[in-house]
Amino acid sequence: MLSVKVYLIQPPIKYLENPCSNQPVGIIQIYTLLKAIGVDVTFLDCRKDETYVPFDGGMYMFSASSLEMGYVDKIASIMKEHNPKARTVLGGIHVNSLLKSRIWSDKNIIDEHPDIDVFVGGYYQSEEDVKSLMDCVCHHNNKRIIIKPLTIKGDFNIVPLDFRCLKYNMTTDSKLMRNEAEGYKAQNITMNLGCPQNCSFCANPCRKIYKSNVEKLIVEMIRRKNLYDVKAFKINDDDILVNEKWINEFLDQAVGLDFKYIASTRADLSIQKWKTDAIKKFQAIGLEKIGIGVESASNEVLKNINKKLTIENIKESISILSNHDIEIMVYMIYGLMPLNDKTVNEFCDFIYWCKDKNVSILNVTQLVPFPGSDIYDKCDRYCGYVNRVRYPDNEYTWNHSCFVGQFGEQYIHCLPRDITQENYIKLRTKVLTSLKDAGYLRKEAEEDRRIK
Ligand code: B12
Ligand code: SF4
Repeated sequence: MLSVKVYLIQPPIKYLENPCSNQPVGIIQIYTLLKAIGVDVTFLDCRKDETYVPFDGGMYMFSASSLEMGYVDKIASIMKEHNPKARTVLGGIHVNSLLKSRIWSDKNIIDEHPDIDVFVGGYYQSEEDVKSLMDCVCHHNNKRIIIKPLTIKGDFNIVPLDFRCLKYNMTTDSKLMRNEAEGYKAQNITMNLGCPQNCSFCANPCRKIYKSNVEKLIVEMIRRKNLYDVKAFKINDDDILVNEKWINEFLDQAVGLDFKYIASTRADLSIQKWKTDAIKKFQAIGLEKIGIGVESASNEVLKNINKKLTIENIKESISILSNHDIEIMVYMIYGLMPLNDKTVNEFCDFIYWCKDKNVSILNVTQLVPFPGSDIYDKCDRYCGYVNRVRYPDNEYTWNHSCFVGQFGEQYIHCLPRDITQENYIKLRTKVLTSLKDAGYLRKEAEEDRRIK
């Protein structure tokens, strides 16, 4: 098809503790499809140490989230310097998010990343999709262009992934799974795409739900089991319980498959009663662990971020899960407005409440406004964190990203205008102390002397 050598590149994600345990499903999907149409493509996973990007490529294709863009720009610039004829192509969540953001024009996007020739929005799920994409990329050989999103027609297609590429990072010592001693071979899988909610911090570019065909999905899961002994799936869906009909169909057909699962859902079990029944069925077929995006314990903040749930709903949902003896992971965000003594006290009380309910992981990240989110578009309400011209800078990303235990970082992501820096740090220390007291702060963070 295409006569040039293509390198498909997953950039480094230095700040993640164990990045290789999470397979980047989207880029592996693209790799599989490019191979299937006969492109000479090599997948380079730069999250692994000692991965080099050769200079002999005719095309360098990147997949990146916004936090990885600093690396992509750097690699692309080096490639352009040493191999000026090579085309550089960028796809993935960063482009999808930028195209959704109201404050970016096409010209901005092109100016922002000077060494990227082609920006590709949208989702690629079939050989036809990537064929027409490659035709388009090659057709505009000398121009810098944006290829606008391809909308998904019909089902979300579960591409039978190429395991030459997936196998090496299939996790066997997984922290994903409760029973580490058993060493499940676990894989990431995306069953449905999109979420109809509109939380203001969320950069999910897909507000429509695209559902997979359950029968095809099960066939693919069994294929992975037979070929590669996959025993467990970490389901990537934003909310696995997003559609009642779909999940019930899946739960009925997955009986007897003997997999373990980890998934995420919204904390609305108390309002959507059918979800409680679905959870019970899910547990019966192997659900071990469920993640819940709580974000804040203050009703004022929850309203502000358009969560459409109260802390009372959230607590009831967690209690339901706790009564069913399902391992619960809670995800929260520090820095959402209003940030004051009252909202932080509520945050801290909730941390101890979670401990009582046996929540196993309480993960706090500091607010990072991502393009595509309402907060990003309105970020003038915050301090100058979001530098719209150069977002995000490589060093900045490295230094300022904080996850779970890394929450102990000294840096400030995004200072709301209604609070001084001194107060922000004081309140954050309070949250950190509660996390530490409750046993939720990871050891690495404490040892790193990141906690004052
Ligand atoms: C699973 C997931 C993870 C997993 C795995 C990540 C991974 N690298 O695959 C883990 C848990 C590791 C993770 C971590 C994080 N994530 Co995450 N994650 C997701 C989630 C829920 C699903 C991703 C997915 O599997 N999509 C399905 C696949 C098939 O689609 P895709 O990856 O977009 O790929 C398709 C297209 O984009 C395109 N494409 C992709 N690459 C390329 C390349 C080329 C060349 C082309 C042409 C096309 C193309 O084709 C693909 C196939 O159709 C998304 C939400 C979402 N619905 O997208 C958030 C999301 C991507 N994550 C997000 C964030 C913020 C994070 C974290 C920073 C969270 C944190 N605070 O720690 C970290 C960063 C880690 C990182 N840099 O990857 C944001 C990203 C925002 C942004 N603008 O960057 C999202 C959108 C969540 C949100 N709602 O805001 N995440
Ligand atoms: S944060 Fe979760 S629930 Fe809210 S819009 Fe994003 S994916 Fe949906």
